Amino acid sequence: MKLVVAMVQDKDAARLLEALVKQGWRATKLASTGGFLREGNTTLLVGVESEDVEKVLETVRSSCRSRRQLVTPVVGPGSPGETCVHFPVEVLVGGATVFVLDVERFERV
Ligand code: 2BA
Repeated sequence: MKLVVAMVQDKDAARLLEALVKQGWRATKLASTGGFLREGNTTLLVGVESEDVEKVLETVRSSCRSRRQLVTPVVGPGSPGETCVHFPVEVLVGGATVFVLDVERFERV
């Protein structure tokens, strides 16, 4: 058995969850925050048999889109008397960041 951990954008989370549940997979949705943008995103935990991992990943690929986002870097104060201007930079936020982990033991009590 494997645990698929997928970090996705909030905008794609409902569509992905609906697609997973429709195909009969069980999933848990966690509210999470990206370390770089410090914005909300969604982490989904999906426990599946090893042979179903590729099908789950295919569902993730078809439900999530990458998007460009402007972000103003957060940096500390400049030296005294210095004027510091922070320009927004564009980052490409991926459709999903996915980890597939081995499950040592699974029980439903
Ligand atoms: P964030 O950490 O908020 O990152 C959002 C996007 O900002 C990233 O998109 C990437 O395009 C950019 N970014 C992140 N760190 C950067 C850096 N040090 N320098 C320049 N640009 C940077 P994604 O790579 O698609 O990641 C989307 C979200 O997935 C991340 O949100 C984070 O919550 C999660 N994530 C990505 N890689 C991860 C990892 N190795 N471990 C844990 N979580 C990860």
